Amino acid sequence: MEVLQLLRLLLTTAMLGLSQTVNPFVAQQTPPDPCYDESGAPRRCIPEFVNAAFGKEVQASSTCGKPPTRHCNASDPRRAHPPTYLTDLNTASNMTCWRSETLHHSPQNVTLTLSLGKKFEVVYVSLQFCSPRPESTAILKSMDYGKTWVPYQYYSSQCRKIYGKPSKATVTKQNEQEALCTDGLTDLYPLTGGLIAFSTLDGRPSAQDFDSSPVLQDWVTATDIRVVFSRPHLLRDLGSRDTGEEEGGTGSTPYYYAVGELQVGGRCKCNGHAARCVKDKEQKLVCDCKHNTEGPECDRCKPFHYDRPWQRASAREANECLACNCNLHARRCRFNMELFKLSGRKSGGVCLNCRHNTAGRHCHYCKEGFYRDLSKAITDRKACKACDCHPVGAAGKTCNQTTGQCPCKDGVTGLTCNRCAKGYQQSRSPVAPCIKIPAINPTSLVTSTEAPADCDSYCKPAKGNYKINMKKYCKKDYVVQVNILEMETVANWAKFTINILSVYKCRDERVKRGDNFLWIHLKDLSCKCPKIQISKKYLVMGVSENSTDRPGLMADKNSLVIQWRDAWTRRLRKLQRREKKGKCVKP
Ligand SMILES: [Ca+2]
Repeated sequence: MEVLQLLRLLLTTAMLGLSQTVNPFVAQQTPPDPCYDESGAPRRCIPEFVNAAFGKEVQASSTCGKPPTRHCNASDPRRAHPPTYLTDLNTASNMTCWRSETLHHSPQNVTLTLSLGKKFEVVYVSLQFCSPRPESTAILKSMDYGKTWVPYQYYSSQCRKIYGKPSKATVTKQNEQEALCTDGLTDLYPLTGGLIAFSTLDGRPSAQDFDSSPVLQDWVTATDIRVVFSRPHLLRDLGSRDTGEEEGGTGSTPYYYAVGELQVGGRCKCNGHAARCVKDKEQKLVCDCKHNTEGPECDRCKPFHYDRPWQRASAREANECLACNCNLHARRCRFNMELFKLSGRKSGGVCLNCRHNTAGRHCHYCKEGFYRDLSKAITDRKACKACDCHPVGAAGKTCNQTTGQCPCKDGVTGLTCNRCAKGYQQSRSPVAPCIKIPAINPTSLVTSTEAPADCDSYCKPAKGNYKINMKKYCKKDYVVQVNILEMETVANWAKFTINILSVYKCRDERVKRGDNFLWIHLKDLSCKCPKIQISKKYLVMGVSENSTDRPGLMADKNSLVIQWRDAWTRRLRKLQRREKKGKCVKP
């Protein structure tokens, strides 16, 4: 029988799996982690193949011995047949068997329910009988710890009548998740030691490509297995054979079910991300998850590992969960499918709550009001420095991300806009904290036009070593010390804004200390008689000329405009005193 051979093979596999755990040499060395290759790269890993039913509790809807009968006594260990005998360790010489009560009415369902405690990937379910095999049996599974059940397989000599299924059906790609019914393995003989074995993937087309078949991955997944014995072979089927049962009721033939072993061959389901299952603090079986996964079945990514969606590992690809790249500035992140698609399905993690004044998807740039200190790595806690833009000098609080340059108001300079630019001076206005210094050089302005050719005959520029005497002093209408502030041209005239610092002589009431104007004809100026520069102090001695067009002082080639020397103060005061004594004689 082909199926039996398959079963024996499966049983052997399961035994091998179990025997590995008791290898005495394994514990003495640190075994390499099967979830990573020699170079440390993640690879698919799966827990060993086991009999998931072994040692687990089975709920039986009917067990003999309560009250005791001649063949079964629940309170006498030598004659008891409890459900624990379904999943105990059998020896070849002594098969321990669970046995139902003796039943008198047919059909009467007897169910065995086994909870695996977590999701397993079931390869087969097998039953070895101590009684004759049932005529109709159903195997069911639950994926939600017994809340809902789906059929796995039916066995019946009358498939359509009992289960409403055809007895000969083939599985196609369209109905791989559908239970079939077979009339095989329902034969009455052997009367004891008969087998029922269901292989979950046998005959299902996608089994060849299990890695890429979510339907079959789902199909083999179970948290609980239930076996329902629906109908016995009635003893009248045996003809006159006597089975030794004498507890028969009246009217119908008594029967019972007895099973020596219930096996569920498979692996703890960990989606390729764990090599073993372990008991957690609450003694619940869980996967020992690797590849940055977590959950009872390693079925989700660990926190902060949301750079791509969770995926089951395949033979080719470990599909480990990847940490978000937040440059050490965030502890949390989330997955964004749009970004993931835009990146060519490479990276979809978005960092949350970037710290250390960083911002962005990967906390990879500095937040507003901060700039990148390029002397530090982006992962450094101090990678971002405050802009510290000057509250008055800067036009805003946000500086350039890479240079740190704050946006300065007109005439303001410096990284934080804390000083006036060249050619500007500080003002008291917060709107324009730096204003232009009136710095036009009049000589360059005037000499930019060619000096007239006849200057030599026209006038004689004053020399620096000029001496002031009483005669010269008396000739002039005014003698003042001035500071030249600004110049503009009006028609053919240069109009200087001046500040009269001291008055040594004046015949004109207009000449007082303070701001005033000094007019000089452009021709005189271009011949450098006089020669005047902005921001310098001069002694100006000239003659009054009343002009309504040009209010203020006037100087020409005959006037004296000489750069000021402090030594003159005393001399001029002396001349001033002598003039007051009437020493000047009018020409
Ligand atoms: Ca047993």
